[in-house]
Amino acid sequence: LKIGVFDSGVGGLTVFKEIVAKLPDYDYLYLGDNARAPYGDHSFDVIYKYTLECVEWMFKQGCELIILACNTASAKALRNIQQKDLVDRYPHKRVLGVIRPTAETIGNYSKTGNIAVLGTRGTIESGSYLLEINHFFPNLKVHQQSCPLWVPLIENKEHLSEGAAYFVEKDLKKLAIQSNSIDVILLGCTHYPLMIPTIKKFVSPDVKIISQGEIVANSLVDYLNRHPELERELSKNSTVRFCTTGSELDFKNHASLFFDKEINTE
Ligand code: DGN
Repeated sequence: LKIGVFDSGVGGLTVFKEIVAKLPDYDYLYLGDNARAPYGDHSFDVIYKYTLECVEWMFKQGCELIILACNTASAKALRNIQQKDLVDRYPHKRVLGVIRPTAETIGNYSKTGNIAVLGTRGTIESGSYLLEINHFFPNLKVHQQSCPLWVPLIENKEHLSEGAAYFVEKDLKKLAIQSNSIDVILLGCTHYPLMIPTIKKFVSPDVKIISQGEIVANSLVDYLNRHPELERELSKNSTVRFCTTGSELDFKNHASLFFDKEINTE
């Protein structure tokens, strides 16, 4: 049985890369729903429907545990899947998201008690980060900002351009980082780690910019340690299968932005 990693497209490879680096022995299936991406602006119902379809397909391919690497899917579909579908139809399978593990640790990075969370419109408007972070760090002040243009800029390989700098500066200004004493910026979207060089142009070096990949990978290590009965079921031949609902060629071309190795796609 495999570990599945799901994303709306290729961005989840930023998280997947860290998972494979930490846990290289397992067999993995990565699925990108490129045909229907981006997920950022879709409604709750639509994202739930798309995510569930993909998760069910991954179950059929032998995934016992699936990580929703996509923040938008984690924000808008995970709870329904965990509370409805897994209980009723797949009681032995597990689906985990990226928001909770990030929320559990993010407060530890801040000294001022003020952090910023950046994400797609869907993630930010869902309020999931606010809810989860406040659960673990009730005194932390969370300043949210959606950055809807960043994903298309990155996917069009324009993230290091002057055009990108214009929009990044504009979105960061809305957070008033200095006057709000924000000392941590959490990148709550799979794509945003690629924007770090541009973000750094507009924030002081004292502000920590946190990507999720490593946090999620560490949390998976911990999860497998706490669930030895599940861990024993997982096969360990170090294989990776990359699948997309869209064009194989497109996936391959875009994947090189996020993943350093050459990959084969189905
Ligand atoms: N993977 C999405 C996320 O992390 O929110 C970003 C891409 C998208 O579907 N908008």
